[in-house]
Amino acid sequence: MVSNREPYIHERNKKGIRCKMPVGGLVAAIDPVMQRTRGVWIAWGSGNADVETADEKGRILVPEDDPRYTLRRVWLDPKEVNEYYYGFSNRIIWPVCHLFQEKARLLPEYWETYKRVNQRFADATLEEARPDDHIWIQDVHFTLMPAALREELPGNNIALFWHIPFPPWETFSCIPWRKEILGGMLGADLLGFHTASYVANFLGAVKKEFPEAQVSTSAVRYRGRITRVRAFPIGIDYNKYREMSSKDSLRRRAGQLRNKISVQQIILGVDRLDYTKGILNRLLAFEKFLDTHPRYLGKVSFIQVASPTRSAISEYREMKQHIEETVGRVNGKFQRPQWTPIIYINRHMPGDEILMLYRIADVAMVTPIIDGMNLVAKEYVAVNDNGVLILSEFAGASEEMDSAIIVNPYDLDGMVKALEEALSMTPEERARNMEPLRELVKEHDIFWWLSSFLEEWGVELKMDEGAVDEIVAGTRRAR
Ligand code: GDG
Repeated sequence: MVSNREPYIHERNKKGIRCKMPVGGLVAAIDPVMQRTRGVWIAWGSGNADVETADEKGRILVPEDDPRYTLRRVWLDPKEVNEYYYGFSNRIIWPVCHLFQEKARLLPEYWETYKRVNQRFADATLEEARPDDHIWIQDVHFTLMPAALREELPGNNIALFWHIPFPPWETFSCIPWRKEILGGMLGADLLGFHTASYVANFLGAVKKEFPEAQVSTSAVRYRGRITRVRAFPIGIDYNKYREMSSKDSLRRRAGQLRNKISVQQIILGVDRLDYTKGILNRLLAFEKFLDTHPRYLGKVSFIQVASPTRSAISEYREMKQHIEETVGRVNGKFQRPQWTPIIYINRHMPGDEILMLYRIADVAMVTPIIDGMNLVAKEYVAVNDNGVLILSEFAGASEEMDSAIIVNPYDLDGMVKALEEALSMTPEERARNMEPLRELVKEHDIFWWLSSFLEEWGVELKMDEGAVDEIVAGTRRAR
């Protein structure tokens, strides 16, 4: 496994060294597989106590209390983090793939460092890989690795999963190094995207850049090799979300929180504070809703969690300021001593507090301008049986979750109508609408995703002892 973020991070604070596991479905799903297969996970060692806890090669056995597999940390200096991660990945690939070409900073130094870091990860992988190993690379940070590895490991099975949208060639082609990126990816045997339209966009780009390649609807033959390209919509660990959110203590705390917020209904948004997530348009739609539906004044509050992210990048700081001005303006316009229209939270919240918000929200507004998938939509559905989901048609999730209230995030009037519809639904209507969504999130969970991917890739997991129940169940469902 190769990814930018590591599954175990060592941080030193006043009390000593602590090992943290990052939150998120991907690590939660893949860690048990790595534990059972005793593989190697290669990732950037980003914790401030990572060096001292690893050996001279950057290796450490994890989990520490019951070692199962090797985490191989790759070291990056601050300039490399700035140019490969914040620069190439977050200021070139991220904006271009989310159709924000005007935000792309196409600096050659970003590209040079990105190439160097990809090579360093490839070198670390070559040191670890054996001839029959399967090598799975995660995401946009390592597009050059499949081809770099292929040169040295012609027979190994290599795959890459792309977690964000893949844009049409007309947009992608603004990247001067597009050919190298696509050529790098074509070193893989299998490429995975969230949706069929991202697959089609990728194949379209390959046709344009490599006219000599043979391209079908799900594969490319290029330089005598075949790369399969398929959609695997990612899911969440549904059972875990259900279980954690129905614990007595969490329900009790959620009930207490609900009682303290003295409105009839709550609308919720949970996002990283990213320009792709459509937070501003959503707040403007809420303002318009209050302007045009005065009977809701004092009766409904909007809770927006906007967790800090990539604040080293100026576009993120500017957007934060714009959003905060809007929150201030809208609250200033409508607020009453006993009612706050928009409750705005700009910090990373503990996971259990996010679950409490999912529980108490009558409506979740998941309205990104564009999003690879969007897991918040799935998490809300897993936790809340009686809520209403308003979902952007430009989130990958809308391809599967089409029984939500689907909106165009650019169309404020459409979002106002959706809010009115959602807030006026009866409990029976809400429960009826939620049921098919819940079934889908339950069936197509993270283990289903993992199993579908591994099955297509032709990987039979050699479990060293006792299989993981969820993975087995997921494999059955994938079939
Ligand atoms: C990329 C793609 C694709 C958010 N704030 C807090 C918090 N969160 C959690 C949510 C959710 C996750 O972060 C966000 O996941 P998304 O899928 O919505 O978005 P990205 O981070 O942009 O992820 C995306 C995903 O990769 C997977 O392939 O779906 O399209 O962009 O889990 O709950 N969690 C906590 N506190 C917060 O303040 N604890």
